[in-house]
Amino acid sequence: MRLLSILAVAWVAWLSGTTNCLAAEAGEPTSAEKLLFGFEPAHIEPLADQLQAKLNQSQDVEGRPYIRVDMGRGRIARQWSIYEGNATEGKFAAGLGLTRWPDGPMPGLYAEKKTAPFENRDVVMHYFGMFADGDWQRMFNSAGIHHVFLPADWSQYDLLRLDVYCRHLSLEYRVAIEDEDILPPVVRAMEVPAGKWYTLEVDLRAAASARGLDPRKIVSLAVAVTRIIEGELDKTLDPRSRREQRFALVDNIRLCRRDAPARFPVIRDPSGYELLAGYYRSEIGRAHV
Ligand SMILES: [Ca+2]
Repeated sequence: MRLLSILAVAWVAWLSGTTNCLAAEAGEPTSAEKLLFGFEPAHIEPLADQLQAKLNQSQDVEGRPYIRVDMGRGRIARQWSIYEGNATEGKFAAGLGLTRWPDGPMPGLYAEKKTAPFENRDVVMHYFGMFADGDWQRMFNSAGIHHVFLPADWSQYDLLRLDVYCRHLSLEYRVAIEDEDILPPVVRAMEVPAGKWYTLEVDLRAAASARGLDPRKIVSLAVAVTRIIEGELDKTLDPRSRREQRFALVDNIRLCRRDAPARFPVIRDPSGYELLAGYYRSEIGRAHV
């Protein structure tokens, strides 16, 4: 079933590429930075109809007020949790929960049920583990609606940056990017200490060179918390409520030129952008690289 879930997500991601019709025009002059998305309600509200979204005032399991942006339809219930007060752009940042990792340690959350082993499993999970649970509520994932609120053409910039924060837990985050036909997605895994804002960075030029990512045709961006490195979730909450916790924040998703200054410490995945063993790069349709 896990493999089926992965295939289903890959299928949805492919479908998202076929509907991309509102791409920003290429050739725009480049400032040092260009904001992609900052989770401000004032920016989301005008898009609510296109996103088929409803903005609701709510309270989370820890009693904190937040705005819940519900995009539940079909089999994918997408949800953004927008918190006011601790942000690096505007006034709001989005809360992230823990994305369930197949077979991974989830302290206090679930009994571990092993899925069937298969060849090259760890490499497959590097690229698809964050999607395997089919959970689009605890992560941020633009697949399928990317064209509504994000540009497709990122080619004028060198870097993708976004800011993340978690007060008590040191966390692993994964950032995944797809163009209209790349597979597996470009995935970077980054370990972030607790207690202050950090900036995650993805090198779009390196991804283009090593993977053939076409930065003119980006169709999805996903950001997920994929592991707790240090610290524990609040065990006074029942397991279901722990699952609902939004303990990390993400804000100020932006494109940058390489010389753009960074306000917070920058964290990168130190590994290369080349495909991991077991995958090979298709040259079909990538003559431009
Ligand atoms: Ca913001």
